[in-house]
Amino acid sequence: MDKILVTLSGFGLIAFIYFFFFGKKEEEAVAGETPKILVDGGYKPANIRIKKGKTTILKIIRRDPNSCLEEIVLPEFKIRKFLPLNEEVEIPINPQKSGEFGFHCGMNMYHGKLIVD
Ligand SMILES: [Cu+2]
Repeated sequence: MDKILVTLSGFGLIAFIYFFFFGKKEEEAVAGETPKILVDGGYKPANIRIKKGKTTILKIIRRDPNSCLEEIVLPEFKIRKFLPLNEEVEIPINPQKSGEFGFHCGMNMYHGKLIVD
């Protein structure tokens, strides 16, 4: 009986982990005018859908002490910003054209993108 329970909870855990890491990847954040981005082992969410011709304020908070993530770079918008740990940083952007614009950490190792339409 115990073995069955352990096995079942093991499967449950696997399903949960699978959903948590892979189920979310497809997801796009439709986050309104002030989308929040958590920086913790990457960017969460990594895909942010925003509006063309409107100012969107990205609210970015870094919880990851890894210095790799201490800077965020949005090449298309000529933005490079230092992200202090546990402090919300606001980055206003006003995209004038639609498309997908990537952003990444200072060393170009972690990636996300803004989807403008
Ligand atoms: Cu990096």
